[in-house]
Amino acid sequence: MTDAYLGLGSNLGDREAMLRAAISALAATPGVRVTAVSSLYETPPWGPVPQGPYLNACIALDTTLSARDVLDLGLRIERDHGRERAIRWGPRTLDIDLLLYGDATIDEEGLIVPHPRMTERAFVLVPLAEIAPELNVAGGAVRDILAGVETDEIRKVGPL
Ligand code: X6L
Ligand code: MG
Ligand code: MG
Repeated sequence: MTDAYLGLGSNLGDREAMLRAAISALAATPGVRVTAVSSLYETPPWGPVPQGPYLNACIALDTTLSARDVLDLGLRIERDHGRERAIRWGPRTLDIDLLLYGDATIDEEGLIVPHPRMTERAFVLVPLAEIAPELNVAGGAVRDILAGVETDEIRKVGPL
C-alpha cells in the first residue's frame, strides 16, 4: 500500500458537484481507499489564461495501484466528467493531479512526481496543509512551505 496525495480542481459547471463526484469515483475504485479529504477552497485563477475562480481541494489515498495507474484513473475520471482539453491551462470541469506517490520520484512521459509546481501553488498548499501539515515535500514540511506563499485570496468554502 502506498500513500498518495491528489489535488482536485474545477472552474466550470457545478464545481462542487464535480469534486464530490471525483472523490466518489476514486473511492469506488478497487485498490483505492480515500483516507483524508480537505475542505473546499475557492481560489483565484492562477496562470496565463484569464478564467473564472476555482474550487480546489486535496485528498489522500492509500492504494495498491501504481503511480501510472493512479494518473490514468484520474485522467479517465476527468474525461467521464466532461473534461475537454481545448486550451492549455484553460478552464476545466475537473482536474485531478497526482501530487505525491509515497516517497517516489518519477520522471516519465506524462508522469512527474512530486508534482514539480506544487510547492509554488497556494491553491494546492492550503488544502494539502489541512490534511498533511507535517508531510515532507521538496525538503520541507508542507506547513512551512505554505508559510512562504501568498494565501490572502483563498477562501474556505466548507467541508467536502
Ligand atoms: C507562467 C506560466 C506563470 C504558467 C504561471 C500556473 C500554468 C498554473 C499553469 C503558469 C501556470 C498553472 C488551477 C488554476 C490552473 C487550479 C487555480 C496551473 C494549471 N489550474 N488556478 N490554474 N486552481 N486557482 O486548480 O495550475 S491551470
Ligand atoms: Mg492542475
Ligand atoms: Mg491536471
